[in-house]
Amino acid sequence: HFTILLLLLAVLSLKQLVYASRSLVCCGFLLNQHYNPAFVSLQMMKHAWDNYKRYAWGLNELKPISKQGHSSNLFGNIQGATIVDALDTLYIMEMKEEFKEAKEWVEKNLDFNVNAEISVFEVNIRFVGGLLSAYYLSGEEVFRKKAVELGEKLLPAFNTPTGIPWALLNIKSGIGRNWPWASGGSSILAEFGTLHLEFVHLSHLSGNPVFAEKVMNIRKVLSRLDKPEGLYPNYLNPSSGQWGQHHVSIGGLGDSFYEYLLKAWLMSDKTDEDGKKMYYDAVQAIETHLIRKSSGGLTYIAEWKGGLLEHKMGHLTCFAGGMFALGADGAPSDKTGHHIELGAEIAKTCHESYDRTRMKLGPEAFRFDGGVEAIATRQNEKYYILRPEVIETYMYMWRLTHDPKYREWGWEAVEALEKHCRVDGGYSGIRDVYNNHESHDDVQQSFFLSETLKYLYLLFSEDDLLPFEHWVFNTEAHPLPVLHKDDGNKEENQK
Ligand code: DMJ
Repeated sequence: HFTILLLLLAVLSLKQLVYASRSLVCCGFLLNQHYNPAFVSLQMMKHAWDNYKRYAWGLNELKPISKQGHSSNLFGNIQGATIVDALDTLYIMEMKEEFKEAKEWVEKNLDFNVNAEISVFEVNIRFVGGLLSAYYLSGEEVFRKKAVELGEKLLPAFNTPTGIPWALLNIKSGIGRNWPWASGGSSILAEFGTLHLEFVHLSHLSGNPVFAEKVMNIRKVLSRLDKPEGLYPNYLNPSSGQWGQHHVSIGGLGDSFYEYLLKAWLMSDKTDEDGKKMYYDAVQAIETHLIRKSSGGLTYIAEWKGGLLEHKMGHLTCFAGGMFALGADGAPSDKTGHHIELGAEIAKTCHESYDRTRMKLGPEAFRFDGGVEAIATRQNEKYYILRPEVIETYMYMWRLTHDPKYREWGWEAVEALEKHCRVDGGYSGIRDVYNNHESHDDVQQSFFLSETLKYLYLLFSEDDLLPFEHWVFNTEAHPLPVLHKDDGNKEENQK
């Protein structure tokens, strides 16, 4: 009996120890133990996921204040955006139980046979990208099958005179159209230019070349067109094949097109020479025409409207710091250091945009005119919706330079998120980051789980977790493997 008692005591103290180590993680934060990836998984991801599960399970997103589901018309009535977007984050953070329940939901409930008009771009980056990553990480066939099934549903979007896809598609009828607000019926550069990585993988996994052919055709159409000053306008008419309004932006409407040129080259094991050339030529034009330095010494990327500059930078544009640094290696040899430096300068500017607010979270857009630098001046640009781009850039800059300031800046963001965005029912965006008091927008965006928390976790983890030589991240932070030359995958990349 004595031995049994001793054994019982040992088991109990082991449990205590596990419990204590968990609370240490929790209190490590309070005790100022910085840069702890376990804090991001056990405290932040768990809180976001548990609340989604409790109040919005199976719906697209969570409303963390009203504690109910949130539907966005971007996904039509396809359901479960948060589950699919979070799959790989759960896997990477080793949240095994949660991953298992997410997988079971996908098996039983994820249904694409719905009469729904969806955004081709959003469904591709979140659903196709999320399923592909979940497949590559876990090897579970259900994710591959669902990704290919969904990819097939998206194909009618390319039925336009030029093959430039529609922005919106009814996945039952196959009828597409463009956003009514987009210049003269145009498709959007950042939307049709952000299908490449996923579609190359769909061909790779299905053995059906049609997916890769569709995105290689987009490339061809783009390379044949004249570009004003070497720049790519955000609007392109899918019927006439002509540019719409000459508005150029490395933020909203343009951003991930540039990202995918670089990443297509990296994902092809550096065999996709066209992607490479288009990327470095575009960066050259961006440097000449859009990148400026403020009188206070902050480098920023302005927007270009028919030759005139608007001295404004969006939160979305901040991803470009990481992109420039990631691309530094492939730049002409005398430019490598310059591209890293450019990445570092953008990271600094975006950090300033956070630091100059009361909540230490960045606004949706900030300006460099009218006597301000890196500050939002318009009320409708002062919100923060849990976006990842600044943290994404810190993660790339950390991996590529190991300058400790990037982890410090990342931790500042963790503290600000905990203080201002964490609520009882999850995490919420903020309406005005310059205010003393939080006014919450009541949305926990699915990209908070797929991107913001994943990039934080990677920022505080070792570099051998998803190393850059083997993985590229799609624009929703879903890791896709590099298709190595010797794996016999070259055809898809070069079609
Ligand atoms: C995400 O869906 C993706 O990062 C996309 O490229 C831009 N917008 C959001 C996050 O801000």
